[in-house]
Amino acid sequence: MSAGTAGAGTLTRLRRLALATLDGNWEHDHTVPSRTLYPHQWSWDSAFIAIGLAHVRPERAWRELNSLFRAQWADGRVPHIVFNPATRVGAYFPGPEFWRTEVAAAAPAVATSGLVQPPVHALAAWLVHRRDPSPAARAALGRLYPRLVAQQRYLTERRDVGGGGLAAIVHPWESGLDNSPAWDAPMAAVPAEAAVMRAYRRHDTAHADAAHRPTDLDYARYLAIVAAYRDHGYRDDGLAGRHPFLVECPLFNAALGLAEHALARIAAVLGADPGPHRERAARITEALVWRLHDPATGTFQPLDLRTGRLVPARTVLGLAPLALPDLPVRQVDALVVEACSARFGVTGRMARPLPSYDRTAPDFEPLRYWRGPSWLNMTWLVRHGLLTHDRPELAAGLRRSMLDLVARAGCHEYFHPDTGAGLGSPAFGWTAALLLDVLAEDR
Ligand code: 9WN
Repeated sequence: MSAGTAGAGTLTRLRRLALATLDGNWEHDHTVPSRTLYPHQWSWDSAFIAIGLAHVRPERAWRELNSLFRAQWADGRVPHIVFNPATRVGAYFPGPEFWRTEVAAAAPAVATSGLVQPPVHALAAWLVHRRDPSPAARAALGRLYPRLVAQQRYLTERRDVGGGGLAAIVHPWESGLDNSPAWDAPMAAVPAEAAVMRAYRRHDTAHADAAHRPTDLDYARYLAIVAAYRDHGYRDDGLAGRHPFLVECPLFNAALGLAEHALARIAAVLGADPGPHRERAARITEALVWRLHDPATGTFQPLDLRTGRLVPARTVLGLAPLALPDLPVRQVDALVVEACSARFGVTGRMARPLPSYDRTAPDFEPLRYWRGPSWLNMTWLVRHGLLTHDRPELAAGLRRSMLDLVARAGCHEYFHPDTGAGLGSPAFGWTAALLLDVLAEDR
């Protein structure tokens, strides 16, 4: 019997496992994604983790979001990593000594990275509040609201490098899907040599199989892009003329639009004006369709601002705009077709989990990180989109698939897209959290 159709005993076991994973990863005011691979606080991880904590530890869900936003920069950016000063030096590479955020006037006192990640936090805050709309939760929401607004302002004003109403990412790490084939073309233009990595010690390959992780050449380029940004004080003015990686990503911008929708609801609860958020949400959706929709494929593709071209690789990033409630019906229908195609295989009865990349592509890699394996956060987001656009059967297929994966392999970071075997880190935070979230629903 699969866990998707399992009895109460299996569901209770899954709930216990997920809760134990989150408790085991709790670290005074935040949850580490993984004790081994990622022993600090990560931005979009914390948002997903808060969504799950809301079901079991609501007070901790707010602490998770608050600790992240305490590290928000003066310019509004929410850093993608907040380093825990109590964690052993060298426990993660690249650590604070590489980022050197003290070069930036806007950086906070605590050590962070200088990059951002998809802004899924307003959605998380909304979902946490919806789960437990107590007076304490309303107060927590009220304190977070101006910070969420500042985060949006940073992204929509300083990061609109292309001038078309979308935010550009300046590093593949900002997409959250670090080595996705979507970044192969823009990354190929970044000058770097794999040999550079001889001067550093990668920490990830000590804990995960190197064949399941980005390559040394990827890392050499990651470091070169950080250095280019850092050496200009992490400033965003003039990026167009000098920065080696500038892309408009469909997932990142779908999250940006979703955040405005969530902020409109939050504003209404707080007695603020939801109108400007609704207007901004509409503008972002319009810009996404105008700039990133590829009429030839019906899906959304990243736009490489350095070449002006859409990236052709069909990855799960392209399905993310489905989560936008105001996406026009034509695009919704086309995305559902794409999701249900042999490339992604979404059905009401999934034989295999949702892959991160087109499984019919010749360079599909079932073991390597974001180049094929299945991830629960992307499955959750696509499911969220299917529910938003009233496709309950397909959404139920993804929910069952999430339950099956964890029932068989545990709370792994990612999963083999054919066998469902657990890959990457065990005891991974957002896998546990998002499992708790879908366990709380029965669709
Ligand atoms: C770099 C923490 C993070 C996730 C990302 C995932 C991975 C980091 C890494 O881990 O990225 O930010 O060291 O590989 O790609 O989505 O937020 O879980």
